[in-house]
Amino acid sequence: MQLYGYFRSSASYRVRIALNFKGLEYAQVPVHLVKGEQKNPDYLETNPQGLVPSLEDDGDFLTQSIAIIEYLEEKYDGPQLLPTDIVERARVRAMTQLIACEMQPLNNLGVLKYLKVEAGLDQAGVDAWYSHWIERGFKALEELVSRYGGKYCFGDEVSMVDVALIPQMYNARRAGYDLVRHPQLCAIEKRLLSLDAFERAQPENQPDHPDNA
Ligand SMILES: N[C@@H](CCC(=O)N[C@@H](CS)C(=O)NCC(=O)O)C(=O)O
Repeated sequence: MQLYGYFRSSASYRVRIALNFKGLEYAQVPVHLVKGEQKNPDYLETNPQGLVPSLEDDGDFLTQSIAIIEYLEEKYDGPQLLPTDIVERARVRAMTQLIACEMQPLNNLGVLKYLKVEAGLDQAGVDAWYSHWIERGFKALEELVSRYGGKYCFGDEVSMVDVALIPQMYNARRAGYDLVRHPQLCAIEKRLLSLDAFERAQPENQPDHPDNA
């Protein structure tokens, strides 16, 4: 398998965690987002959206991190990221989508750039936008974790929502958002980052991180 991604991309980070957690071997193909490599014609051939990640498996190119993780879940045996009970599966998917559909898309690189360049917001306005959506999402997530969480976001087993949470927290911290407001999430983050699959997926441990080049 080949993962086309970028060390700092939160969506690529999700897929790295899932691949590691499932014990799957993969090679990484860096796509430098700041240099605009996601818009190269060769890359657009595999992912017409011009976004990372993409995963190549057995000649098939797959896109959208959550669809990729669901694919890995269905194709490969080994540790699972969704519970077996269908109501619990729906809850884990809902918590995952809270992050992947209602937080990350509002705060990704393309949106922030548009707010600044096209909509004319200054940096303070962009920062306020960022914090608003992060706070709103994490507050709701904390409430759901109070209801359904345990050692991790959903019960005592690692699940797909944990895979989405860690990159979103990394992203928020980088943007200067104060995560102290979300103590439950910080406690879960600490537990998750002590696990090998999560630790190995961290941006600073990737081959395309500038410190490792
Ligand atoms: N929903 C997509 C989001 C992908 C996405 O937003 N990727 C960002 C990095 S995290 C990207 O490639 N941005 C490049 C750009 O906007 O030009 C997924 O989950 O895969």
